Amino acid sequence: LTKYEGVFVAMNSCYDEFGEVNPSAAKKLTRFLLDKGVSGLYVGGSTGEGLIQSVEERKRMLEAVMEEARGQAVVIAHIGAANTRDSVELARHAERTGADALSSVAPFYYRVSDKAVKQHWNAMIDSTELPFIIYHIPSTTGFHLSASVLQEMKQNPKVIGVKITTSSTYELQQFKAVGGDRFVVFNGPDEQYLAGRMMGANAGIGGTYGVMPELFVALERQIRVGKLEEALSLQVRINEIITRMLELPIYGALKELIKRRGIDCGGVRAPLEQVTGEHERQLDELYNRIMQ
Ligand code: NAY
Repeated sequence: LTKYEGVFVAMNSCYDEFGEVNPSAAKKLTRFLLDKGVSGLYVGGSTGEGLIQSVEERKRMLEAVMEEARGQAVVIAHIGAANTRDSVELARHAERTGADALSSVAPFYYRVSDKAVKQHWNAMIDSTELPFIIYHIPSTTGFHLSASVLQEMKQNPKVIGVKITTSSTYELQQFKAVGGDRFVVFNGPDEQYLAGRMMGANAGIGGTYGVMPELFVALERQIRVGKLEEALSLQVRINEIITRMLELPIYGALKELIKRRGIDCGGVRAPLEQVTGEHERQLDELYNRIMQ
């Protein structure tokens, strides 16, 4: 098993009752996930609410995770921000804190050129010695990474991989072809973990893994030993769960399910939507399905 293979949890952030980052809950969540046998953690991404936290909060969250995970799992720090300066600061902090790799979305809100996107990423890459993983999520950033931009970025040996959150496994396979054997491709949509792995992804980064790590660790194991029919049944079971989760505000639902699993990470930060009392029955059903 190389360093970037298997199940990487896009970790939720943890808040206290005042909505402040809660380091002790974050450590507890880290411990819970590591004990389930996941390969690594992805901190401060979409599920992790990094994009709606201050730079200081993002640092505090990563520090808490590192305290618990150091030497025990691979930690990827998502440092993407709307401005390059914040990302560079977060990159340097991640290196000091001991993260294994950096990752970033394309700049968002302002639609900038390919050239500006490359400059944005290169500023982060040049600011540390850490490896870098591009986070391709065009549905939220509005930036569609082309094979040629990927090709150019990959010329830098620090660019070791790409995380691809689109529903096209064809695109995933094309990126793998651009990257070559040693380039790491992470599957983004949890609904197609198996498909992504079959089409060349080495690993997956996902938010729903965090509430059902056992199922994804088992799925990965079946893929590795070539039990593909069993793997498909498990992916179908997982997808029945995810489909029901997507009927709720997903990030709020993930937080509630984590609570049911014994770790209180608080709610989600506005403008993300909390789940409310009316969702109670659906959450109970989801929890039961996960624990079956
Ligand atoms: C991240 O940074 O949080 C992720 O990589 C998680 C990827 C998730 N996509 C988004 C947009 O949050 O886990 C998926 C997603 O929640 C899941 O597939 C359900 O659709």
